[in-house]
Amino acid sequence: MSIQTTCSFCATGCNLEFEVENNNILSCKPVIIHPVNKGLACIKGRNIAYQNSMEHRINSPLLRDEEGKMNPISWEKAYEIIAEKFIDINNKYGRGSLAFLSTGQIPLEEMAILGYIGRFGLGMEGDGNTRLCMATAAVSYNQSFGFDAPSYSWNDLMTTELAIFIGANPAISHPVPWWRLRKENKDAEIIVIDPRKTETAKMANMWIPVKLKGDLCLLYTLANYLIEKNYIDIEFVRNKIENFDEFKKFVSEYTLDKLEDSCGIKDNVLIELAEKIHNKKKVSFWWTMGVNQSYEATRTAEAIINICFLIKAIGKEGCGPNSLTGQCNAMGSRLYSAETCLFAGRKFNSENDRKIIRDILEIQDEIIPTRATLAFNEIIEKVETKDIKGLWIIATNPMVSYPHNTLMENFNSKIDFLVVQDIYYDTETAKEADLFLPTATSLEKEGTFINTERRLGAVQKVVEPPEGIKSDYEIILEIGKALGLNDKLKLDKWKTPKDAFNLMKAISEGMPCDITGVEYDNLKNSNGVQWPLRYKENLENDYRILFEDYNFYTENKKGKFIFETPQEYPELPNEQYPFYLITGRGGVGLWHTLTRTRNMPIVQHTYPKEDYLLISQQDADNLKVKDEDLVLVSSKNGNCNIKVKVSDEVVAGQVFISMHYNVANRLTDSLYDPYSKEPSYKYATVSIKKI
Ligand SMILES: Nc1nc2c(c(=O)[nH]1)N[C@H]1C(S)=C(S)[C@@H](COP(=O)(O)OP(=O)(O)OC[C@H]3O[C@@H](n4cnc5c(=O)[nH]c(N)nc54)[C@H](O)[C@@H]3O)O[C@H]1N2
Ligand SMILES: Nc1nc2c(c(=O)[nH]1)N[C@H]1C(S)=C(S)[C@@H](COP(=O)(O)OP(=O)(O)OC[C@H]3O[C@@H](n4cnc5c(=O)[nH]c(N)nc54)[C@H](O)[C@@H]3O)O[C@H]1N2
Ligand code: SF4
Ligand SMILES: [Mo]
Repeated sequence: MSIQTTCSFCATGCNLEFEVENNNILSCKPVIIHPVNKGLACIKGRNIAYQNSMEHRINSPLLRDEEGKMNPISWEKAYEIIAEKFIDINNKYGRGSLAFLSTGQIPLEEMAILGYIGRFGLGMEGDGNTRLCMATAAVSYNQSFGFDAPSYSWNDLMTTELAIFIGANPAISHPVPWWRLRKENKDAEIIVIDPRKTETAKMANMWIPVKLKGDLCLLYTLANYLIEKNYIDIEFVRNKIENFDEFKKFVSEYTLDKLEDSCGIKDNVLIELAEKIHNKKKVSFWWTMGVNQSYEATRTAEAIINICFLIKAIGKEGCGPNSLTGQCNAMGSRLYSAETCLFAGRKFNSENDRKIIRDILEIQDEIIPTRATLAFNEIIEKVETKDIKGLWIIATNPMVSYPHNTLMENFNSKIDFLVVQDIYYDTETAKEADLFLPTATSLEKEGTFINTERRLGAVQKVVEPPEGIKSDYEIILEIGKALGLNDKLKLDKWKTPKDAFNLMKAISEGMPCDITGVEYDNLKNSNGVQWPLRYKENLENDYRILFEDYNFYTENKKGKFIFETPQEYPELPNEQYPFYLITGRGGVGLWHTLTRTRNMPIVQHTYPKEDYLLISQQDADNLKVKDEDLVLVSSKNGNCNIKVKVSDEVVAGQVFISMHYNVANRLTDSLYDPYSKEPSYKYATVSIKKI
């Protein structure tokens, strides 16, 4: 039997085809005709079946006893204990004493039921690791377009004439689209703006080594230059975008003579960039974590959108201010998790939106949340101050991935009751749990993911989960029932993932992300559907973009220039901490905190067992260190021992540590963008000493 599903690693959304016999996977191949991956898959996708290996898994829930030991218990017992503890904490300490932390890596139906039971049913705070990743893009699209709407399709990368990557390293992070770009669009010119000479930068036509966090000044200067040279579409800007005169006046201060100081770039480089932009018809910008993870991230993302407004690089093939999403279903979590908005992007304070939700879900208004959740860091901080007493962590490993994670040492002792729900019982976070719930992998359950270009794709059950292991959907639903929420939440309407999908679909009617034309069962073995697809609307094209009519989702249908004076650097390298630390992805086969890629033999054979500090030859000479020497790296937040690797990827004064090996976040800072509350993972100052 052959069965197709969507890859559950990155948000590219590749489709994979499995040959299965007697519940055994015989082979996994990329789908040849799929519009996303066209027969390609990276080593994570190809080896995804190793996730199912039982090596780090267990067949029953585990409960911590008085001595601290974890013992197997039945599912019935687990549900009972969770219900008892959650109700007890809620009764004793009131609303706000319970929270969940979830993810961009489970199907949207599971996110929806979690948000429903957690936020609607129990009044929990509940945020996702999407906050650590995509919150900036979501806020910037909301502010500039009026809705969280990435407007592009992968076809835009394959047809663009000029692809400008800002703070993105797709050769590592989005390998399939990167390979497709190089194969299918050989004439495209590629520019990379990144302080690091990344794998992507090395293959590009032009690398612009911007000073760390210098992007905002660079983009304002670029805007000013384009306006001064009259390289903009003034008619479009005047008719369709708000705030142009104010924006023009604001950026007029950003002149070429100040450029080198503010962003480390010579004026001729910016002129070359501007001329290239002016000389191409199809110009596209692609940004990822180098933009999103900063203390002034939202304004930087908006500065990219502003450039696209100026030159009308939007609503046309091969164009766009295109944020690349990280996790397979980050887009699902942005719209359907009831964390930062109500379902389908509906507003907490809109009576009309609340009525629609009330009517479709048949619930009382008072249980619908009235505001966005506290952010990820605010939840962790409330655990520190003991205001949050019960925490439910699903499909994320913050002990490794949260910034400044030395704060989280002995996490278990800071919280009354910690539930961790993961595939593997031995993640750094699962090891802290009072109660552990073992879950099915994406190949053992069903639902839908929404990829980076708004494409809904089916997640199909390729094999049955091992006995004793359940899907997140089933677990969350059973917890809801054990909590006695059946009547209040009308859980009979939520029996299966398909039910949850149909409820979300009904709620989406009339919204920008309307999916009333999508049939859950028709998504299976299909090319997927990019939202919106309205009731009875025919899907005429595999690739669809937004804003072809230049009507944005704001009230007056206009886009908006948004800008603000750049902030001072939070801290500059100094005598104590003389180097900048950058963190990020370290290899195509390495996924985040490595729990999901460690079982893949090819990954074990190809990647180092421990992390390295990448350092320039010049700095290595000054410190008198060479490859494989052990150094102590310290920041004001923590320290680590790590081996040195001299690399031409980093320039003098900067060092790089990957995010994967539980090292980087001992050093990173508790520093957040004020609008998106996304952590500034890519900015810290450190010292390095030879041991
Ligand atoms: N193999 C692999 N692929 C992945 C993942 C993985 O773990 N492994 N994770 C997925 C997820 S969730 C995400 S979010 C994406 C992330 O994908 P990317 O954002 O492409 O990955 P990063 O390496 O985190 O960051 C990108 C670049 O930002 C640069 N950067 C840092 N500071 C600045 C700055 O101030 N300005 C500019 N212009 N650039 C800067 C860094 O040098 C880095 O090269 O990858 C997804 N794909
Ligand atoms: N220093 C630094 N830190 C970073 C970043 C950085 O660039 N630099 N990037 C940040 C970004 S962009 C991200 S997205 C985060 C990622 O950070 P995390 O989400 O903490 O990383 P993962 O290793 O993907 O953890 C996901 C967990 O979910 C489990 N899991 C997978 N599928 C399922 C499922 O279906 N059900 C359940 N219940 N569990 C499942 C996996 O086993 C794994 O333990 O890290 C952030 N941290
Ligand atoms: S590029 Fe992303 S979606 Fe495609 S196979 Fe690799 S990890 Fe999976
Ligand atoms: Mo991410």
